[in-house]
Amino acid sequence: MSLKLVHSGKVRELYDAGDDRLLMVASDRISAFDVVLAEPIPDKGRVLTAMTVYFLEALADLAPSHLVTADPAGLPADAAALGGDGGMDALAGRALLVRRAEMLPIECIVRGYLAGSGWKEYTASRTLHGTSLPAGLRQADRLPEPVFTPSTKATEGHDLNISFDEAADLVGKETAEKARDLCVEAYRRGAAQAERHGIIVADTKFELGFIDGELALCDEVLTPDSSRFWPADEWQPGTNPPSFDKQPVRDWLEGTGWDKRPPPPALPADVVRATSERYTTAYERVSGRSLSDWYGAAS
Ligand code: Q0Z
Repeated sequence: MSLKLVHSGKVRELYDAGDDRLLMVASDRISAFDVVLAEPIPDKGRVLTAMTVYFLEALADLAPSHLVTADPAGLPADAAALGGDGGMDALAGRALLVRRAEMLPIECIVRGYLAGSGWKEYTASRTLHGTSLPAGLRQADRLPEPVFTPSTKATEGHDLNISFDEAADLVGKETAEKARDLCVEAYRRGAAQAERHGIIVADTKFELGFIDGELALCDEVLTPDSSRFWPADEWQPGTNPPSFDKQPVRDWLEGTGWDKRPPPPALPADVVRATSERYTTAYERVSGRSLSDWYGAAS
């Protein structure tokens, strides 16, 4: 029996693992300018999975999570088919067995810096998520305090900001308050940990759900795919800092003059290699762990 595909994202898949469990599989695919590139980035899926497990463990005293195991020995035997010819070895380290949660219908975004749509809003109205901010802030400036900026899961493409009250209408006031407090504290702790090791987490998106009646951290947590990671030593307010992980890809693609419509040009091997190294470095710096100690390392 093969596992049933429940959800397919741009760079990852979700399978029904039976028994109210799901298998989250992170691929090595990468997207840039909203397009998935043809060349896999070696170890990217393992990095995102290892980083999620690292943070779920580090935050375990703050909130329960959906994590069951990342150990290949604990995955359903049928999962091996998802590794193709490589079987379970090809899946090791990039698959997470999790408990099925009743997901909140909101994206719990926390912003610690003024970037992306937050910066856009500030330039238009000197507000962030509808709340006034001091005048004179620059792009990429650190915010006085991290801000919870929930959004709805749009059916396709870009999510829609909603006010805290609209979030409360969707999930209930008590849950919205709990979600906000949990996410802001998880961001504070994750960002502080990363910043001690030279990486700024400008903002991040959490997905929460109820498991056994408790609000739990689900999905990926504080990864470069769910967050903006910046190299602290290249952070310069007034500029748009480079992405810690994807910058080599973006720079190279920009240099080709590609019009950003599929198909994208093929990435050269040195760009693939540099990008893979950036992901590995991000994991090792943020966690203090070695990727070679994670499941699926070449032996
Ligand atoms: C996560 C997603 C992915 C595509 C649903 N524990 C959970 N319980 C119920 N639902 C989810 C989870 Cl994590 C859930 N997503 C996002 C993950 C591929 C989309 F691996 N959607």
